[in-house]
Amino acid sequence: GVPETKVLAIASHVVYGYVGNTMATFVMQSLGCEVSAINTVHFSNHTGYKQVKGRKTPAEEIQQLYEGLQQSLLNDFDVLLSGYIPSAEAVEEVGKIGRELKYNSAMKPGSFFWVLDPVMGDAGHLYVSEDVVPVYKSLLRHADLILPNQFEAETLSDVKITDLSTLATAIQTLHHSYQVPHIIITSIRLSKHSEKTIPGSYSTSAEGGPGEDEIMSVIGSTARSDHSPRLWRIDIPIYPVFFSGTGDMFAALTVARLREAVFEAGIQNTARWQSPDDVEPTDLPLAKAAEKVLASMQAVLQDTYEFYKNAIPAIEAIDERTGEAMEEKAIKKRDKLAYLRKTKAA
Ligand code: PLP
Ligand code: PXL
Repeated sequence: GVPETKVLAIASHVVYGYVGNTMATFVMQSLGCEVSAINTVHFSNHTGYKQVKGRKTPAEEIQQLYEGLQQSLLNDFDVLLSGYIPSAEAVEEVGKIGRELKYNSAMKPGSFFWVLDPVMGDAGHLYVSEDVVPVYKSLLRHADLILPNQFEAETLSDVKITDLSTLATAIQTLHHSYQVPHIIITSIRLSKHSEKTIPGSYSTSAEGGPGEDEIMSVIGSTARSDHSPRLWRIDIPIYPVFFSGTGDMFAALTVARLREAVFEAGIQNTARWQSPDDVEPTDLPLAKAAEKVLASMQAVLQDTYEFYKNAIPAIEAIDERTGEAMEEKAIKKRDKLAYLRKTKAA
């Protein structure tokens, strides 16, 4: 079996809802990991709401919390999962922790693994400070797996992704120039026609399932020894709803499932968990982990969607009366949803 996985999770904490560590801690604990959490912010809610109260954790405090663990020898982690970190100083501090764990504290050389989710933005805009970008670029070479969405992958690689060919260039740049061995682009929109270009790619949607507009792809790669990409792709249906925390859930599930997969493949003592060059893309532990991750995601999102769909008629009626601006609607809907859910429970 797989020994217990000790994870240091560095991400946000929100009082209400499930994003960042509020999501990731629960998910990893559910799958048997031992999780220690450093919270990069302590906010009332995620920043998609118009109002947020609370504070960012100063970089110095992040350093002190880690130092506390170190002093009591509580830092024997197998994995670091870093997520939402809103200031450049704090990203730098997390970088120091990552490097310290990787090069000085790892129990067995090569056994420590850093999953870096470069949470910076989505759909063409940043929601963290702009000076975070160069800091992330400087840290990439120490990360073992990165989990950018399409926009974050473009920002880090400086390659605009418009098709499979530019996508391969972006991934190649991250493997080669930034020496990241494992990459998953967690959400990308590509045309269905290009599906067959990646060997072994497949779709989870059945015949007569969602059309092209309702499909998105998760594309990953583990570099060969010459840094060339080994791409696999899984297509998944998009739900016509606005979810938050999906990227964080994806990252947390990936930590647990990838460790299972590398133990199954017998490569846990291989530096940075790199697979031999002759392993086919779809046989990579990264691809096998992603299949399980997406199965869990689909189950949770399907349940959430069913609930949402049933609640929508009541919500729409409320919106009609208040005449809310469109961009606030999605958020307000969720507030009302939470209210309805509580009312139903009571
Ligand atoms: N939305 C859905 C339905 C997903 O399954 C995933 C990841 O698998 C994501 C979003 C990824 O989220 P993000 O773009 O925040 O990384
Ligand atoms: O899911 C990313 C995320 C994490 N944590 C906080 C956020 C967001 C995205 O908005 O606001 C606090």
